[in-house]
Amino acid sequence: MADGSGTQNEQAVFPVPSSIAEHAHVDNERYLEMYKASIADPEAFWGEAGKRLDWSKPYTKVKDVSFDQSDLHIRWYEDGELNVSYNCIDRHLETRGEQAAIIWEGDDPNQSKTVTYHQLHEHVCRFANVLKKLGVKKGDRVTIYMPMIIEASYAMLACARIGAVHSIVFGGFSPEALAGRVNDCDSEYIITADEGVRGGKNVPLKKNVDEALKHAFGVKKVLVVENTGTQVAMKGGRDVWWHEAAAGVDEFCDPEPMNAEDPLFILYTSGSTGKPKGVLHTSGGYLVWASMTHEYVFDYKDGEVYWCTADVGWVTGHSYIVYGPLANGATTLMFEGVPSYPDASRFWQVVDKHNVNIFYTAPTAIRALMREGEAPVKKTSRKSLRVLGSVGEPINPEAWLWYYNVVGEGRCPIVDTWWQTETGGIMITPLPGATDLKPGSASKPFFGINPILVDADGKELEGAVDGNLCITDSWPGQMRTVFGDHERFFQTYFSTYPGRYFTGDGARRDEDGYFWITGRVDDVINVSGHRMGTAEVESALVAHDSVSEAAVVGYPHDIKGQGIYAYVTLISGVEPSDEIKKELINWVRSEIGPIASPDLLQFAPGLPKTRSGKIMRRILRKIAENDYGSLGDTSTLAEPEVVDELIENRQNR
Ligand code: 6R9
Repeated sequence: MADGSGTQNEQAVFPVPSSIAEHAHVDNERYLEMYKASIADPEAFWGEAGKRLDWSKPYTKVKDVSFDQSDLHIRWYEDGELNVSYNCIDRHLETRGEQAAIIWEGDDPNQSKTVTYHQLHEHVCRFANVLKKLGVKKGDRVTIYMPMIIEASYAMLACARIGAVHSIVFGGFSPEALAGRVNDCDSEYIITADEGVRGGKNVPLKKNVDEALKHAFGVKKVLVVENTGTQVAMKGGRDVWWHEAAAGVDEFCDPEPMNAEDPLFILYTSGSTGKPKGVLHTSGGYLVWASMTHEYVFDYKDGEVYWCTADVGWVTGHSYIVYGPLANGATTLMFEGVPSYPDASRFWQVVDKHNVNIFYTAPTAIRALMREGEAPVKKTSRKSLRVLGSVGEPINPEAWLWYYNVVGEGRCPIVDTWWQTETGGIMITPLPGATDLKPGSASKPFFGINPILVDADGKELEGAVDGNLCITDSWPGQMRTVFGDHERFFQTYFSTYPGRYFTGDGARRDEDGYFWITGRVDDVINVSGHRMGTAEVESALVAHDSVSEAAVVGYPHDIKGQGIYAYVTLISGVEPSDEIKKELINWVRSEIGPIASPDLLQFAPGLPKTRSGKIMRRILRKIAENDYGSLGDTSTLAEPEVVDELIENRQNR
């Protein structure tokens, strides 16, 4: 057994518990068999897997893909027709109409509600009819800027029902960030709420929308759901209360037949360069992937209660709160609050209150709760729990062991699921009944995924080795393009290693073929499981009048995984001070959102640059990590003395 010390943890293996293996969808033998088949004949495998959905017009073609620059296209089930909302709701009505589809748990522990599949159908149809009444048509982009209230899921499914393309912007993003995303996809409609509530604090969503619309001119209608009931400004002709628009609309709405390759949603994500990219997912392949991974990875069984703690503003919320579970006729729990409110027992109290069987969260939450000790966990029962999951960033073995031993009491396998906004769903993961677990390893590829490791030149590496993680071929859940910029899609993912999808992550493969994700190899920081491009934070900083130059890097952070470290050069005439530091940190918060605010900010009279003017990030990273003893070769710097100054005044000690 593992004892908590580093090297031993990495060697520790936790075999599949027999209680799980006996009843699991697949054991290891079956996994290997299916995996082999999926790689040997993808057409046959995915042709069969596609039948898990209901198609109004069955597909005859399965896969049509090219990763070449001249002809980059990804198509799955391309002549099939279906409706995603029909698959998530209508097809379950006959067999499980009275079963809970969504259990909603409020920020306030006294508030919760359960919506059956029948009720969900009615709510979504009404919502869809309201959207139609506002003028929303098939193919229109609808921005959703909402708190984690149940109407957020109605809004998503209503868009899917009428063929509108939703673009959810996380409720923690600033008006500026919202405006940028509304403009980028020419969204004419926004759905929001008066306010959100998280951890007992109110979030002024409608006010933020009003602010954003000073910079977004194409918006025709703003649909506002009344949530807290606070007074908000309503602009005549533009702003519409949901409850007023919904009065008298029909409770039936026919699902629009959609081509498998019609867009389902856009979701903006940060990259290493430029502004956030609109990742585009389509209907058929995405839903096959979300539903199949949800069933196998969590070993979901009929009647179980499944809870993913993500926000619908992130891809995890799309695939594993809404689309995957509902496509499978599951009961999915949607939580408005945070792990620490009212206290550090909240997650486990919710587990007991609703008898949650499968629980899926992020390492940052586990680390934060671990700090509060075992008592808040131990005072709850958690007997209903069967499978635990982790997503968003590498989980350190210490947190893994705490999750396994304290939360799961050694009974529940942990599925450490590696994937990305771009991949639509889980790609590398253990399966509860099949995979022996190694704390900190995402372990083995899901069906159809062939992960490889390559060196800087793109040469494929064999055996136990470290490298850049690529995927050799397409899978149904893969993103189809960057909205409005197909060339950027190619440049970002297929130009570094031609013919392969490059993930941007580094990984190690061990002797047993297990994958260990080591983190981003590009200029992306992973803060509490959320991706932040360093370039984005830098451009927010330099947009401030007092800043002449900025460089941003990540550094190890106990709770967040990575923290944001900003080096800032002020314009001449402005002196460094605590006030200006505070002002700059607040500035970034308001430009992008709280998740982007620098944890540490250092004033730098100069930044280390090569003679050609390139900022030497490697050096800045070392100093931010407080590892300045091994800076390597600094002789190529234009002014080597700036490094001494930076070390002298480093902020992370
Ligand atoms: C689903 C999601 C994607 C990036 C990804 C990687 C990191 C996600 C991980 C993980 C190690 C895991 N990541 N899951 N790293 N182990 N289990 O998080 O999507 O927000 O797009 O982030 O997150 O670096 O490239 P997204």
